[in-house]
Amino acid sequence: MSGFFQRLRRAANRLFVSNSQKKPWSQWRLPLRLELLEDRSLPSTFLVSNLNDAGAGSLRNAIIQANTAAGADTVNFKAGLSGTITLTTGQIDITDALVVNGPGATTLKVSGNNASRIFNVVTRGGQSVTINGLTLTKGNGTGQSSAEVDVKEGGAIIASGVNLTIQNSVLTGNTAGGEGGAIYLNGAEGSSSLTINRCTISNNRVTVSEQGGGIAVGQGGKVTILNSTLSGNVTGGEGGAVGIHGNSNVTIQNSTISGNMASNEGGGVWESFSTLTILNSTIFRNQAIDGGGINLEGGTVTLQNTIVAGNTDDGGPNDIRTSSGATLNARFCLIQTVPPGTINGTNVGNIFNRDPLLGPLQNNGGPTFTHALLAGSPALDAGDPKFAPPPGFDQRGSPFVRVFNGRVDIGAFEFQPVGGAFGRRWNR
Ligand SMILES: [Ca+2]
Ligand SMILES: [Ca+2]
Repeated sequence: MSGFFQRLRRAANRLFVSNSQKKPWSQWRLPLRLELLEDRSLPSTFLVSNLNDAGAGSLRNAIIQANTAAGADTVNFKAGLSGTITLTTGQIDITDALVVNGPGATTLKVSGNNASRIFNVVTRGGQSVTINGLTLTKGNGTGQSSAEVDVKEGGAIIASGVNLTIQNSVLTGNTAGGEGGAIYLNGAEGSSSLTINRCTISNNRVTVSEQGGGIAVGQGGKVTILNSTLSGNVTGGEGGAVGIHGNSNVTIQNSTISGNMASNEGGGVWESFSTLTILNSTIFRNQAIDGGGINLEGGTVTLQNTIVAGNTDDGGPNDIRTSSGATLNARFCLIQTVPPGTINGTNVGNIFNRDPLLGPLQNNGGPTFTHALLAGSPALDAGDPKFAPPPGFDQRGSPFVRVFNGRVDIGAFEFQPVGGAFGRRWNR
């Protein structure tokens, strides 16, 4: 007991000294708390202060220091730093729990210079890594070494044995000579997961007959895609935007998959013997040889409040194709063209053979491009009448409410006044 009071008294003394030195509260509060947690390593913050490839103040150097320091750390960027960091000495390895706190995707780009991948994220035991507020571009997975997986996979990022979150970021113009034009998740590492939130994944490319022009999910991967747009991604194999290998669990919500292309199956999404759930999303104008929008091979796929329309394969319009034994459930979806018998599970409240009347992929507010519902769209107020938030907002985020006019719309976009449901009040 007395030991406890002595420690308390020492802590109080430090508090008093700090106050007498007129330090603001924010400067000493955190160190004091950490001193009381004596056995734990202290999180550190490393600062990126220039756009150099390497050396003091570089992104590479900050991450090397964070890898070396025990425990979770944060990499921040000096206020006002903007432009492009061009990697000239290869990919950057992230090997420990980390938050890379970028200043915003329009402010700071990291370029692989069309020569190397950008991040090789390989931790042990499923540590958490977050990449926030960056553009990753011109990554090239071809020929880059990785200790964990095929060297050609993941144009911008390979993730293995990690719980990786990418948010408020843009991954565009990356190339892989294996799976995953932008990102490859090595699901075989049991603890691997990937969360994508408020991101644009566009114009990435797999140059060979492999899976996932944008994102490839390895066997057993767990992936959540929220409030994001995947557009213009291309693969020479399967899954123009997303390719999903067996025993994976993938959820796509409030997201848009538009204008992607696969040389084989699944212009938007290719799924194999997994659990795939697509909620409140829009899958539009993708192209493939077979299965223009989604191609299913086994597993259980559930679509809810989702538009799948305008997709084509070499037989003409074709939004969904099943090539072997998948169970497909659809509730309150608008599916323009689907072969009879394809929906072999739940089939409730769906609209078939109708044009959803979507506007072009463009800035309709929020951080990502969306397809607006045009006047007269059959998707207006046609989602599940029992749907209630969460999520509270459509793909664009606040202030664009998810339910306007009393019933949710089908797709990623909820029709409402410009500026959100309360726009007129805010625009006065
Ligand atoms: Ca660390
Ligand atoms: Ca509505």
